[in-house]
Amino acid sequence: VQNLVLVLGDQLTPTLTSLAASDPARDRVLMAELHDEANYVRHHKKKIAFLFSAMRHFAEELRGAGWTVDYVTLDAPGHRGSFTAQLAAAVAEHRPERIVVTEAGEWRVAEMMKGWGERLALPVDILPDDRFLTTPSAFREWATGRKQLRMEYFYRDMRRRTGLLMEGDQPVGGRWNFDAENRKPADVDLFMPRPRAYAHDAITKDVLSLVAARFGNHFGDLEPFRYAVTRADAEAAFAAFVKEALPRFGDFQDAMLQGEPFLYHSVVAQYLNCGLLDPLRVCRQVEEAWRNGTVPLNAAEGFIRQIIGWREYVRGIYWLKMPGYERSNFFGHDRALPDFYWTAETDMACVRAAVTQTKEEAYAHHIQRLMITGNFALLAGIDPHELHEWYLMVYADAYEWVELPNTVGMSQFADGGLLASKPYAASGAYINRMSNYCAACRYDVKQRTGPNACPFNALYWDFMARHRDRVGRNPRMAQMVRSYDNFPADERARIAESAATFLASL
Ligand code: FAD
Ligand code: DLZ
Ligand code: SF4
Repeated sequence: VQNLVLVLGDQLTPTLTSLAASDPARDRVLMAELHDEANYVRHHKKKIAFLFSAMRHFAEELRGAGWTVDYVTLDAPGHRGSFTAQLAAAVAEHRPERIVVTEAGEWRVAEMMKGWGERLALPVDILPDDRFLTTPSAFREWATGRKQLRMEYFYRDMRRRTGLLMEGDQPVGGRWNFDAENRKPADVDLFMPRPRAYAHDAITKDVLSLVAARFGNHFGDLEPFRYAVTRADAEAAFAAFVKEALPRFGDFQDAMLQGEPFLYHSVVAQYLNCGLLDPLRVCRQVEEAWRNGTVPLNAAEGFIRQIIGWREYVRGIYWLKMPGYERSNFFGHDRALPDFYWTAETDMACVRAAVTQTKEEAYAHHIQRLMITGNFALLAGIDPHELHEWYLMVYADAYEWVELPNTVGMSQFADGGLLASKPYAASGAYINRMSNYCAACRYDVKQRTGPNACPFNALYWDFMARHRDRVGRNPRMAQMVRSYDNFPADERARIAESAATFLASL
């Protein structure tokens, strides 16, 4: 054996650089289900099952293409538990000339890789990951010398570079961004499309029993398990989204409805992030649907922006700021994560809905993550690091490179405004406008203070008061601080008291 090719759990892509640099007739692939990776945070059961089944299917795909694959299951006798120990065992057995690997998605694993050469006394080729549209060093260059980093400008460069939705050097439709049209509340609709559900084959059945036996005490429901676990099924799931939900994706992107966990979202981040779907390819499909007239421009543009804009931008920020970014805490928040993030036992109907579906599906859509669980944590002053670990555990699509900037930067403003221009803090009025949660809530969204008032309200104004020096420089926030100052003194006292009483009850 010349190359021992280690393929990580989020590298399930046949054109991966490590595979392209190797030869199926001569080299060997190693893949492993690892105790350490499943436990460094205690991932949701459904997330582990999804990834293990997708990994096993990918190993089959590689074997079909002529590769020799050593696949170590979590319960295999040769199981060693960590990347480093598993590699050491494989090196001892096969005596390769070198280790070939595509660079890791996250800092923790990238650091591990740096130690392998010395530890295993072998050359280690770490190849770039070309499944992204930009590299960490190109992003660093883009960021250098800018007074402010803003996604919108990065995104325009990406549009020009990919040519997506462009006419020459101009954006189609004359505007870069159609978000102003994308803020409609949704209505209950009997014909709401649902993500396709995939039946369990023998591999998935094995994985489900393994996860039930070994990770029974992790958060979340294992079944029903409906995810696609092969490339073909993930592609079919995406094609169904383009046909059924994408036309309304734009309009209702920010909407939330009780009992509708998916609305018009794609539910494909878990496929993109482990390599079953290719980001540029899905964007080209969306562009084609727009050119064919089956999808409006605000939907196509909105979707493409999430992928070539936000997804690449947050990855750039991650590598720009790691290590250390995970300890960001601009507001100095240190409250423990309330129990209801695990149990969903709270009278706040919006939080209960978001946590319940997170437990059931390992999924919540963006506005639920940002404006319900994220917003609540921000207003309540939850420790951003503890919150980061929660988001990393509970979502099937969560990998640190994408989760951390979204949590610490976008949702908690814990980086002081590096990633986002303003804190995403909102009172109950926003949630009431964008959802139907409040109608069935024990709290009254119209009341600001008192035992029946929506907790988001007093917490929101109390947040403005507590952090006036930190948020006051932002013009929109300064306006809210002024509104607070204009409340009569006794109202300000009631706000402080309501917020304190609620926080004490957590
Ligand atoms: P859709 O709404 O259908 O969007 C399409 C695709 O765009 C997504 O699949 C995703 O690949 C991409 N996308 C959209 N928004 C973002 C964004 N802000 N950052 C990066 N990519 C984006 N996304 C993850 O992939 N993994 C995470 O761990 C993750 N953690 C998050 C934590 C917080 C606190 C917040 C506010 C957002 C987080 N996001 C994360 C971003 C976003 O919420 C999810 O990508 C999205 O909800 C996934 O569902 P979907 O596939 O139905 O997305
Ligand atoms: C998230 C995850 C889990 C749960 N399990 C494994 C695993 O058993 N084997 C593996 O190779 N990767 C796993 N991963 C992904 C890694 O934790 C990590 O996120 C990636 O390697 C990115 O660096
Ligand atoms: Fe959430 Fe407040 Fe509405 Fe209840 S009233 S659902 S707590 S926003």
